[in-house]
Amino acid sequence: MTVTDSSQIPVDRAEIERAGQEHFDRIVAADSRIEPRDWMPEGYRKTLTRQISQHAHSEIIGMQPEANWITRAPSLKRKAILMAKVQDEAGHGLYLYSAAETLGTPRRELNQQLLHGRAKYSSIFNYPARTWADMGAIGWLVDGAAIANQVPLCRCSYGPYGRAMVRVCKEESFHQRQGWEILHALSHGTPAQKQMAQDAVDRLYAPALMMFGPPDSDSSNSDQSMAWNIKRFSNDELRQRFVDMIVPQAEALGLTLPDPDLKWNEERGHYDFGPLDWDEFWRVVKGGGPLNAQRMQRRREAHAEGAWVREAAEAYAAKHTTTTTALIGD
Ligand code: BYC
Repeated sequence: MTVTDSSQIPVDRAEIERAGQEHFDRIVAADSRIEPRDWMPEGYRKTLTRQISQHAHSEIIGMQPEANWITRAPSLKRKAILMAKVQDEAGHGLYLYSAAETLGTPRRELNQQLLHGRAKYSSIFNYPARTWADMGAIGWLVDGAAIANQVPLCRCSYGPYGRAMVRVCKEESFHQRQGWEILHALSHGTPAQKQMAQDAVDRLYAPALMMFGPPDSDSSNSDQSMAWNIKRFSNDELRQRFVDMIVPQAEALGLTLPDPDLKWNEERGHYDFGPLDWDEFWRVVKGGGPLNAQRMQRRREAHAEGAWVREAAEAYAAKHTTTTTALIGD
């Protein structure tokens, strides 16, 4: 038994932890939601902070491959659509940093973890966007994979993350649709345009499948995250769903997927697909992908260039606080 210094009310910390854990377990068992003020195990807080902030970093770094093509979009309409999409990604980053902050770590600190290479972001954004067709393949495959991964996250046990995901998924649907439409136009264009679309799909297919994370046997966080209702399906389950979804879509586009082992398995009721290069995946995750260094350098530059905005916002907030204090008194 300990005694709090100010109130002198006796507090049994072990008792509080026990009651908190019981309440938490009941909420998870009822498939209900944990909210920021609820007691939660430290491991739950930590894994959510890790996943949500990594997700936020992915949205922000993920703006780079597409921002790269805004000035080279083939028409004013394409440019406007691409700009809207890239702005949506910034918005997703903001919702997600806000959701992560409700777990107790300030955004400034989360950002420092990214800038100092202590936090991960999605492997997919370390690959280059070489041609305009990549805007189509990113929308169709990368946003498509994001939707497959994120729709189940709308039911995540942590309220702020699940609610953020609802809006993110609506916007991702538009993103996937615009990617599909770019590829459809190219694949029904000249032979050179069709070839450009096929080449983009050939390069981005396997990296998109790797977005779902390592195979279940190497997924260190999955079991616990599924027990806590953070993740609803394993990495391999979601990868399989995604493959099943895109095979008929590729046929409708008139494009092929670069996997000779891809074929319908009547018995399983799913498409079989060939092995992925997991050595490449881990190399990219650990910083050795084609563009890791460039993406991080650009992020650091953008952070430094934005210093004046943060300073102005802080000065405004300080002034506003002083004015409010003067008006209502201390
Ligand atoms: N890339 O135990 P596991 C977007 C790490 S943005 C890099 O299975 P978990 C978009 C993993 O962090 C889409 N690292 O992990 C934006 C772990 O290491 P740590 C981003 C990866 O968390 C702009 C280790 O490998 N989506 O769509 O249970 C433009 C073992 O993995 C990756 C999200 O972030 C990867 N691909 O499951 C366009 C979704 N995969 O952290 C589009 C939210 C795994 O223990 N996140 N690692 O050191 C998730 O659903 C889960 O975190 C994951 C991984 C499925 C990604």
